Amino acid sequence: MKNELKELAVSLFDIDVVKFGSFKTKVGLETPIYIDFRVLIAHRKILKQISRALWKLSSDPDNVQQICGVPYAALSMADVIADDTEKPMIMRRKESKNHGTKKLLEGVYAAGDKCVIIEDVVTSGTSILEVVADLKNEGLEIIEALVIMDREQGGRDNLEKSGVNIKSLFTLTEMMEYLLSADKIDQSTYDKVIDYLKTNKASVKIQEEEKKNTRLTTDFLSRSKLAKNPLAKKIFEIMNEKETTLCLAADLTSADEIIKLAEIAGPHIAVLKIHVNIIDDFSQIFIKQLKSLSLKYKFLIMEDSKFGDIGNTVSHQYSKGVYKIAEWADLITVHPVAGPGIIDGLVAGLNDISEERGIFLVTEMSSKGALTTGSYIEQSLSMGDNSKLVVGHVCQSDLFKNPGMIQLTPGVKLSKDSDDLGQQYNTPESVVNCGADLAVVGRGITQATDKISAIIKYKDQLWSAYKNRLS
Ligand code: S5P
Repeated sequence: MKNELKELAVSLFDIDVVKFGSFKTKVGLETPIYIDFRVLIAHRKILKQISRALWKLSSDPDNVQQICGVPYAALSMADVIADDTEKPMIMRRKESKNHGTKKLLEGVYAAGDKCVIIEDVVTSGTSILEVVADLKNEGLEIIEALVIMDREQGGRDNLEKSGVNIKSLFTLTEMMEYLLSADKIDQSTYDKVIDYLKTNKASVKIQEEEKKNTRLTTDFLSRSKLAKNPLAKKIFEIMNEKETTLCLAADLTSADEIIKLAEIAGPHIAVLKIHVNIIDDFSQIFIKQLKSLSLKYKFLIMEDSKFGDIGNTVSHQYSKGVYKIAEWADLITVHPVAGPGIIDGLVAGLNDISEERGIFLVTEMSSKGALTTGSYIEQSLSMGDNSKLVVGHVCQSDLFKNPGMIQLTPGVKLSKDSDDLGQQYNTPESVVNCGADLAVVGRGITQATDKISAIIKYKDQLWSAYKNRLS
């Protein structure tokens, strides 16, 4: 294999797949080596040799059911392999079509199919990880990623950390050694590339450290001291003391049933969330009962109104009307869609209220096709940074780093699932790993036959995932 690889390295050099000089990378950095496997489409013999050598790395060729090529360079290699082995090929688009089926994957496949990913170069590993996520979303099982060149810039580690096995034909260093021993390059070119690799590795390490979100590895008690909003501080303290991150969504339409549920859930939850406008028999007596349970069992009450109007209107919706939400809800949810004026309106609605209050901005929704993407998310995060009333964000992933703010994540069930109306669920462990501090569970509990067991199961799974996340 070594001789074969050396010959292949020389062929790649001869057809200008590997070039030396001074080049600029996509992000404007200087690099002494440039690798472009796209030229292989013009060199059929070498394309076949490379593809076949790559396939020899497969650890379980007979059990592979799908060959997935990553556009563009690796498509032609995946094609050769699929041809040789007569296995079907799938392709993951770079962008989903914005018309028709919006499918990201092209090909014929079924959930459970075992798949191998073919890629030309791995640098940080992000593009392979994106493909892995999309394949997994469709239920495919990934055996491994076969890659021609590992640039030794963190990709292998990142993939392995995410549970993706990777095999490469060459590392950049091996390629350099083959070319040096074949006299294709001189010692100074070799040294330049090896030096470049060393400095690059160091800067990749620094970038990775900077990317780490320490919010996720800091405990609630320490974070309580960093919270700007007194209620955020209180949530951290409650979670720490009661050892629970459970926010129960008591989405029931009878006041009595909510009270009954709060009575059994009280000792195990940090927050009880309601939608006041779905309760058939709302009354101030109900609020009194709920308040007294919240004091008895030490949980906070959240009204999930998702306010979303101009400041003047929300100030009235918050403090007036039948519900007078500002008077009893410790926490509310707010769509940032109207801009910062909505927060000013809510602050105005608190004029006559002396107790502490907090709001969660709905920065990213759990439902399929939600419009909360891109710059909407960015602007919502910045609205949160600029207001003391904001205790955190409702979102699905670790979008922010501020350890004094709280991530509230809905869409939680014991198994990954969805309902018929767009709701998407993830498991307790996966939402916590995606940054959830408080996790919202509704029907997972309200529709369980044995509610107290369900409450304790969610509480325990969430808490142990939080403990694991800390370490
Ligand atoms: O993006 C969101 C935001 C919220 S607050 N997705 C959600 O599901 N919610 C709320 O969380 C929703 O209104 C409901 O009260 C709860 C989820 O309930 P479940 O029964 O689907 O667990």
